[in-house]
Amino acid sequence: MKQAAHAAGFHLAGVARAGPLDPGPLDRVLSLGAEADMAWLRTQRDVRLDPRLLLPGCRSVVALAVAHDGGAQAAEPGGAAVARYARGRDYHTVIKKKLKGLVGAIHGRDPEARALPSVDVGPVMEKVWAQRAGLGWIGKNGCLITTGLGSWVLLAVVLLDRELVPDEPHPERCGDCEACIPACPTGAIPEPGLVDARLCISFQTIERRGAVPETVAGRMGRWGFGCDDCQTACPWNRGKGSESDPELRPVRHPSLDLGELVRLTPEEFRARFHGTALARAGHAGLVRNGALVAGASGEVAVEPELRNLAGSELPGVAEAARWALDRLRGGYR
Ligand code: B12
Ligand code: SF4
Ligand code: SF4
Repeated sequence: MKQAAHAAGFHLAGVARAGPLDPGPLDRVLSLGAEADMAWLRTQRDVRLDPRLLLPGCRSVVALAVAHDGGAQAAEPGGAAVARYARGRDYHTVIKKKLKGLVGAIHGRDPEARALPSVDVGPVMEKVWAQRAGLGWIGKNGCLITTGLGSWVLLAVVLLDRELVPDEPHPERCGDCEACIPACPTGAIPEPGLVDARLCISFQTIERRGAVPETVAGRMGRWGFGCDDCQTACPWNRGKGSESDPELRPVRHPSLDLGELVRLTPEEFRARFHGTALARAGHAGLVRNGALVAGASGEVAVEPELRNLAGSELPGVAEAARWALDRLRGGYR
């Protein structure tokens, strides 16, 4: 299985025995409301906690990881920073292709096997399975960290109705370190390992539809799509990030031009961002994020565009533009 996974293009692969997961940590997140608008985390609770509800007869979970580029910090004057994982082609497309190769190899060997591949959007706790299958551990920053590639990895799984020899779960290696917790600009890590999405810049700039709360907007600095601050602070990421999958290497400058963002039309959005992870934020989301970064980082050059956007009907954009003008001019008029 591991040879087949490497041949399909995965950097890391491991096996865990399928079974129910401890509901405690997920229920803690839900009891705090820390899932924010991601209602699916609540509605899919039961299936997320037991892969046998997703694939009846599931006996093994093959956990997989692909390294992505851990390149340079993207914050630049006049720009909006993009998280490292999103600078190349859309990883969902890239990883689905690899999963297809792996499932093909499984069926080549065992045509009757039932194998269910999943990446990101499926109701599977990918980090937990990766930890159980020995790939790495869930750090205090909430990310899956590997000793060889740091946390600059993206995850996927194949659920299988066959019993494979399981790997040992990976031990926790954060130790006494807590560097990621104060590194978070919005205080979104209230407890080790627990990320409160309501405060997380990554959630607000990618998943959130509509207005972004001022508490986050005022602290997002130059992040225009995602955020890497709690990973950049992690000592396990020092010197890591050069072993990217070729298709996940940056296809654009890591920083988006703010002037272009606040003027972005739906047609330009489709032409520039289709096929990239940035499409997830939608046209309105990217324009909104551009306005927020302008306000958060004092970009007076785009003030005329912000004045236009203050009357926009795109969800969350007028609020963002007014907030930004407020910040730039000490009061919106
Ligand atoms: C919802 C989601 C988010 C949400 C919530 C973040 C979160 N921490 O879960 C938001 C939008 C904020 C988000 C942000 C990001 N995400 Co995201 N996200 C997901 C998604 C779709 C589901 C994760 C989930 O179920 N979260 C809900 C909570 C309850 O689950 P959990 O954190 O997994 O909690 C379990 C464990 O962490 C464990 N646990 C909880 N606390 C503790 C504490 C200890 C000590 C231990 C041992 C265990 C433990 O128990 C919990 C329940 O069993 C997964 C894909 C997937 N299907 O798994 C990607 C995923 C986790 N995201 C990913 C990425 C890349 C990111 C970002 C780095 C993107 C970016 N640069 O902006 C940030 C990182 C933010 C952060 N610090 O975690 C990658 C993670 C890669 C990695 N190396 O870890 C994933 C796996 C996608 C993928 N297929 O590669 N994400
Ligand atoms: S992704 Fe950014 S905002 Fe979210 S927890 Fe990490 S540092 Fe905080
Ligand atoms: S910064 Fe330290 S505490 Fe945070 S995830 Fe990395 S090793 Fe763990």
